[in-house]
Amino acid sequence: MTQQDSLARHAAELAQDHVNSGRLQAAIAALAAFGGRDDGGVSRETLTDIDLAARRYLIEQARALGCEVSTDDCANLFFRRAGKADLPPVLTGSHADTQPVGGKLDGAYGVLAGLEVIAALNEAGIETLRPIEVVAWTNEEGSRFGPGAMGSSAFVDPACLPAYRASVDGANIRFGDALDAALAATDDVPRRPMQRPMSACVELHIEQGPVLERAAVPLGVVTGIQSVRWYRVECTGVMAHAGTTPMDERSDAMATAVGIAHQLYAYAAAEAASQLRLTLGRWQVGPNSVNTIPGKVEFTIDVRCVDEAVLARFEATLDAMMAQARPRQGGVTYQCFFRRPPTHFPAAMLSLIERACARASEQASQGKPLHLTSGAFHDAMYLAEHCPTAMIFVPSKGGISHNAAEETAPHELFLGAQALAYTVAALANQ
Ligand code: HGY
Ligand code: MN
Ligand code: MN
Repeated sequence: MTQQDSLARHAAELAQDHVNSGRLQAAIAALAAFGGRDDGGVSRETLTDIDLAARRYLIEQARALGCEVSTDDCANLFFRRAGKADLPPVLTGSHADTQPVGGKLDGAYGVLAGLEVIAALNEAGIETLRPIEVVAWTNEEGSRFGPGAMGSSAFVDPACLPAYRASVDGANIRFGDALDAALAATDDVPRRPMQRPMSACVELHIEQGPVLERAAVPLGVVTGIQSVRWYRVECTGVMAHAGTTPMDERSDAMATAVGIAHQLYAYAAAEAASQLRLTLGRWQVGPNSVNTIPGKVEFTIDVRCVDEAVLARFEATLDAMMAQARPRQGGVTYQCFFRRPPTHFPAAMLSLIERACARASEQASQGKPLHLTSGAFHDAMYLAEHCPTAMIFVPSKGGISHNAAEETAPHELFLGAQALAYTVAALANQ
């Protein structure tokens, strides 16, 4: 090992050992207050006033740590700690937006642990060769405005942004208008170009599934992310009176939609061995009246699998299902509005993360880190196209997420932040 390597390793270990669990817990609780719910969850959908207030809070926290704050055309926020040399930075962070009924940790943990790494480096008096940037990506969830991971995908490929601006939410607000309002609210923050070179990216996140908890292991080395596709299905019929219209004379959009839904669930059951996962999460019914036969029903399909060939087969079957589902009057249309192939993280990043996790686990007399694929998608799936990227997971209690009950034990959150500190410090001295 060269002298530089041993200095880098020493800095990584020092950074890891300066992570402070109490400080991290306080930061998680403070951010969770923005959109905090009585049931303990958080409602902070992207670019709502609550999200803008949370962003302002993060800007203030980052400035208090001595960071330079910048943003870009998709309102991503970057908190930069200078390095000795003005080289492409090491990027960490995640997203601060939540599901309509989300938890305190999904996304927020990765952003706050990134700021905790900066606090630990400051406390240890460590100067790194490269700058370090903590990012809060815009609209990772994709629940208010589809698709998901808008901020990170636009950063990597700005050509995505114009189409994103046209996306509308349930109240017919355009993403572009919400984005312009968010940018106006941070007009004190300098804007930088997207697609900036990054030397590496590490995202720390809760697993949101049951694997680590069932293995009784506190840290996960994420090897990749499964593929995902989102579709919007629209069934139209004829609105009519619920009491006067005989059953055999109806063109009921809900009957068409429910028929398709039954076929989809039967397909997923038949595909159980391939671990295909199907969710029909959002339904919109028009006119949504108890005594009018629905004239229009729109629903979404979220389908995922580690094997993209399974999703290709699903899509071919979906096409046939739609063609055959045509009601007597009205019709059925569908479109895919989000698709990602599987992501695989590079071996060199995995071995560094393995070392970081192993040291943190060993110091806490915990089990060796586990390698696993992510069932959830993350911003890292786009950054992986931009620079060497990988992820670290901590367990989710009961495997629950996208739910107010989302929870991870403080000592596991602490170990995750320790592993992140080691990884980021090591990369920033390469
Ligand atoms: O849907 C996802 O996988 C991510 O949690 N937004
Ligand atoms: Mn997330
Ligand atoms: Mn999520």
